[in-house]
Amino acid sequence: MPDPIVDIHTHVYTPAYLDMLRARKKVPYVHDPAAEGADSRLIILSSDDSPSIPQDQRGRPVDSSYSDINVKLDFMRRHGITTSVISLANPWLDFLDADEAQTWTERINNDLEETCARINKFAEENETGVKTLYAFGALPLSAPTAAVVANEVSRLKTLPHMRGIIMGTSGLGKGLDDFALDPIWASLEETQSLLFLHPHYGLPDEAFGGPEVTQRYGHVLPLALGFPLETTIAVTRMLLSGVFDRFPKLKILLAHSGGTLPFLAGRIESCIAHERHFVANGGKTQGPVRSVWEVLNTNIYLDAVVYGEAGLKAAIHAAGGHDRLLFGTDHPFFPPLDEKEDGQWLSVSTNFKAIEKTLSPNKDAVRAVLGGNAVRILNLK
Ligand code: 5CU
Repeated sequence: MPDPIVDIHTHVYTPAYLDMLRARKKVPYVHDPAAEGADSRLIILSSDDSPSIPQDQRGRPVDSSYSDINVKLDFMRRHGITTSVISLANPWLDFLDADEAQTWTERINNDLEETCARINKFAEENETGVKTLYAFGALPLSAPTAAVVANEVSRLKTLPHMRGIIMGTSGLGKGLDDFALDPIWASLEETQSLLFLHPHYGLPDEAFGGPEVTQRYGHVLPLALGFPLETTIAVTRMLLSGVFDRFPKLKILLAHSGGTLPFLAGRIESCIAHERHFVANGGKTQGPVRSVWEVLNTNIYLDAVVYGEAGLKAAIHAAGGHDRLLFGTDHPFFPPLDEKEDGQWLSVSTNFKAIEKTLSPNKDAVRAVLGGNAVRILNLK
């Protein structure tokens, strides 16, 4: 039996979800160009949708890798990945109104569950070289009350291939320090469901010098900087508002190795210790009780999607060791640009190499990050 290689950060837009985006005209949407043979375009980031960009060039080309599970299985085969925990990609169902969000969430979560069941049945019956799938479910965050959202957390626990929940940083619309989210945190804690916290909204264009500057460099500024800072801000707001004090058993997997949280944890902790607003320092606002380090060592898991040794070392150090770090690919994002789809993806081999270089010669540690940790933490077969 080969060592498991588990990809915990790998997305799908289910075919039904893509059709729903095709029917929309504002972000997020899919644009099918009139010209024959031209690629459809996926427009999900607000900076993608500027009127100054011709519609046929907005966003990015969207091919079958975004929705066809057989293409993902082929990608897994080519990279030696034995198991994937698939999740709906951003922006999930955040943009739908309450009724639609509930209907679509149920439909998409059921589709993901059915896909995993079908592929795994085939794997069991055909033994060699066949891949297995699990999933993170989505939540209808625009539903009228957090209690309704929490219901889906409980329902997901009854679906055999679900291993947690994926969620963005907007929460119910006011960010993750919103006390109205408490029923959801309580439900995640009670059911011991892992929350995969993933960015989508980035930073306002102004942070990069305005829309013209953002667009000049394509997706580099929003994805390389906007996404990681969004995650860092979201989880820091959770910490500051005492979410980890009220729900000390919450389990959160942070995308992209926690954004910049591992690197900035000491600075965050120091700013808290020197903040006069906080009760502990004579102020009126209840500050966090548990330290950033304690939360990182007990509540937080980090993916290893950071493409470099410096980021991985910071993640391992902040998480108190390599046991809380899990391999991921971010497929189908970051495909090779040279269209040689059948080879190894640069984005994936960069991550493989960074993990090996950071942890070698400790082969057990490499094996743990590539798969063993995921098997243990997510209870995979
Ligand atoms: O390339 C991108 O925009 C993305 C994205 O939207 N989501 C993600 O997980 N990775 C990259």
